[in-house]
Parts: sequence; structure tokens; C-alpha cells
Amino acid sequence: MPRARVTAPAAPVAPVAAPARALFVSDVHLSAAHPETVAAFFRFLERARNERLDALYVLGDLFDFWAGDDDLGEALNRRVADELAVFARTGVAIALMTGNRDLLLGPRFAGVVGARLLPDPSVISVAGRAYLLSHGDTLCTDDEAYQAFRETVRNPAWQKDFLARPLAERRATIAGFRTASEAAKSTKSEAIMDVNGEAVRQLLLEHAGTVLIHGHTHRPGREALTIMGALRERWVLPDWDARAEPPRGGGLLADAAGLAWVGAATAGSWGG
Ligand code: LP5
Ligand code: MN
Repeated sequence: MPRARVTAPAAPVAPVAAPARALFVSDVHLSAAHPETVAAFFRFLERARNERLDALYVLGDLFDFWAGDDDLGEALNRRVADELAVFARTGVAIALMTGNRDLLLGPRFAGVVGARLLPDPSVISVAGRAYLLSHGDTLCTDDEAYQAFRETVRNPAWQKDFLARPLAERRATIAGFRTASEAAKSTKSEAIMDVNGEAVRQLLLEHAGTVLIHGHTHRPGREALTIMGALRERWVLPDWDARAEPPRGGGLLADAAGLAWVGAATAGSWGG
């Protein structure tokens, strides 16, 4: 049975000044074509309700693609908005950063959810520790073809023109981009599609005392770096695919103890 819709746009939830417990996820790639992953994400939110969270940070690519906020009429998009709105109403402040797939996610979607949009990069604090948040695609500076594409589609004039086109045309254009992107990726090395070490060091240098968390590369893990004599960390979130063997997904939980992996596809808690 379909869930009740949250029809009235909720007022954006005020950011929690100093959350004590927060959850980070990215690259969920929600799509009507992958109902297993959608179900896994909703189960994850259900589980997260028991965690006394103050905040949920989504670091981009929540959706596999986003053609514009007027696509909220599509059943999956509306269900995701409704689920997140219900989650926000349990007292969790939701912050949404866009990724390379859902860069057109905007204020209307955020309003329906009761979330706020988070710039990339952003520095936030959880339990007295500073975290530097990014989707991660800007760090992939060796991928020059992608960076050129990014510059075009991040151009406000280009976006305005694109959003003025009919929804069906936008969806078709994005499908064309996806096909071209997959073809381009098949010619790129793994190294080119990973973050550039110097770009990471530069970003950390610009934000002293922070722990970097990003997604995009789909290479979950933790890296320790020494920058200007200080020990720094970079944590990479996993992407989600409930049909993969083993299934991928999950996120990072931040509290006074620091960061810990959570979710079905990680070695941390919330397994199964
Ligand atoms: O997403 P993923 O991981 O598969 O691949 C990314 C990079 N690809 C992309 C492209 C998206 O997948 C396309 C779909 C989303 C578009 C939504 C925007 C809607 C339009 C907005 C209008 C304002 O992000 C991929 C990286 C990879 O990550 C790893 O980092 O390598 O980059 C590419 O493959 C890009 C190609 O190298 C070059 C561009 C191919 C598309 C060419 C179309 C021509 C149109 C020119 C005008 C822009
Ligand atoms: Mn991405």
C-alpha cells in the first residue's frame, strides 16, 4: 500500500548547531530501476531511527539522476521525499549536498523533505570534531574530460536553459549523457577516476583541523595523511547496490568516539 504523502512543503529544519550524533551517506543512487536498493535504503533509515541521531548528511548522488525538482511527480522521487520528510520529523536535521548525478536537486525538493541544501565543500561539527564534507568529484582532477563536462553542467546559465526544457526532453538528454559517460569511463584507467592526491592535500590544507569525508569514487575506506606535520584523515563512503554480491551500502556514524562504519554492507554494526 502506498504511504501517505507529505503534501505540504515543510519548513526547512534549522541546522543543529552542535549535533552530538550524525550519520553520513552518499551515492545511494536511488532509482525506480533498482527497487532492492531503494528498499535497503528505507530499511537503513528505519534502523537509524533507533540511533538518537541529531543529523543526517547526504553527500551527493542520493538519486541515480535528477532531471529537476518538477520531477517530484514521479512515484519513486515522491516516495523518497516522503520517507525523508517522515525521517526529518523524528527530529533529525537533514542536510543535502548534490553530486554529479543529482546536481539539479534544488530548493523545492529540500523544502518538501524539510532539509537544507549544503554547499560543496562544507565544514560541520559533530560532538566537538570538525568534518570537511564534499561529494568528491572535484577532487578527481586527473579526469580532465569529466572536469570539462562538470564545468559546463554547473554553469548557471546552462542549467537555466536546461531546466526550461520539457521534462521528457531533459530525461532523454540525461540518458544520452549517461550512455556517453559509460562509454568514456570504459576508456579511462582506475587511477584517473580516483581522487588526485595533491587535490586532497590542498583541500585539507585549506581546512585545518578537519577530517575529510567524501563519496563519488565508490572506493570506501580510510586514509591517513600527514600534512604540515599534522595527522589528517580522509574517509570515503561506499556506494549502494543491494543486488551486488555482497551487497554494497551503509555509511558513517559520527559521535564523541569519532567515526564508525554502519550499514549492511560494511564490517561495522547494523549488519544483516
Ligand atoms: O556518474 P558516474 O560515476 O557513472 O561517472 C562520473 C562521470 N560522469 C558523469 C556524467 C553523468 O553520469 C551524466 C548523468 C548526470 C547528468 C545530470 C546533469 C543534467 C544536466 C544538467 C544541465 C545543466 O558525471 C564520469 C567520471 C566518473 O564519474 C568518475 O569520476 O569519469 O565522467 C565522464 O564520463 C564524462 C566524460 O568523460 C565526458 C562527458 C560525456 C558526456 C558528453 C555529452 C556531450 C554533451 C556536452 C555538453 C555538456
Ligand atoms: Mn558521484
